[in-house]
Amino acid sequence: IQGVWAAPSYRTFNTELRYVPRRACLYVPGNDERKLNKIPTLGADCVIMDCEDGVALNRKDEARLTIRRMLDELDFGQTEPIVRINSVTSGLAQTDLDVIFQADRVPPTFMVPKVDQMEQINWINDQLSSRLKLKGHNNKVNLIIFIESAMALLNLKEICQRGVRLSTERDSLMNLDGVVFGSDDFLADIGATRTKEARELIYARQHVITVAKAFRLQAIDIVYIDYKDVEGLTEQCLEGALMGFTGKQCIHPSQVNIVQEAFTPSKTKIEWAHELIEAFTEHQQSGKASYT
Ligand code: 1VU
Repeated sequence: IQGVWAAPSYRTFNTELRYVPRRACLYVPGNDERKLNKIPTLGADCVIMDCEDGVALNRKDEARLTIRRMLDELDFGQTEPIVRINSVTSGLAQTDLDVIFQADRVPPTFMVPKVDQMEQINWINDQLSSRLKLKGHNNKVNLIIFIESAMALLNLKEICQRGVRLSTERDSLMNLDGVVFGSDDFLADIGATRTKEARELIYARQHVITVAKAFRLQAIDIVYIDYKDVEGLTEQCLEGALMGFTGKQCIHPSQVNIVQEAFTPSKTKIEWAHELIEAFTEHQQSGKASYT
């Protein structure tokens, strides 16, 4: 059930860490001040203030500086502010971090796209940990990585393994917390064509969920691009939630409520889970392992 996963043993080092629901993850282009200012009114679990694909190359500086200012000025309320930097291999990530870390308020979570080799996790861990220490911070920041190519999918287990191991090391201030499936770049990489039903992505989506959950990480589903198609979005949300995803990427505010509703367990499901736990405890006490 959302929000009540048992804390896995590898997280015991940092007792501050808790489950953060990220049902709707809404992209907001980092250079679009009008859209950024709307964040507090949108009710999203988290927003992704973007330095990457949502920002043209000649607007990257503007995006970095605007996000830095928003981190300090905006009251995000219940919404978690996440910053998506450019990929490790883009040659832009270092400058993104240079500027973002000038903010007084460091975002609790960073997203890094196009992670396809486990060595990239070392780089991210070094960058985040050393910059946090320089600022005198002791608390960890979360890392959420994007899987967007065939090679990334193949390497996902090693990538997560490395991230989770580094997250437990004493001198690390990074906590690997989730995996996002970036389907558009993935489709281009494997030469597939996007369809409304997304059948071409079933294997990859299931693989992402399986590996992410094996490491007790969140798994965040694909974007539904046609944001005016409410019916199609609702169907894909329910499918993703039933498959085991914990949340979904959004590109438009109109998608937020639909996504969050779909990724919230129903009252019936919560009651069922409570009853199951009660029945299990009762039967264990009376020495019965099996019951109906
Ligand atoms: O009426 P207002 O101007 O006051 O407000 C508009 C608009 O500004 C606002 N809005 C948003 N606010 C915050 N975050 C957003 N993402 C956002 N989108 C819109 O809502 C009001 C209504 O907007 P609209 O229906 O008139 O829509 P627009 O034409 O303004 O914008 C549509 C797009 C799709 C351009 C916009 O929603 C957007 O920029 N979305 C994010 C796209 C993105 O970041 N793509 C890259 C990441 S996704 C990826 O990499 C995988 C495919």
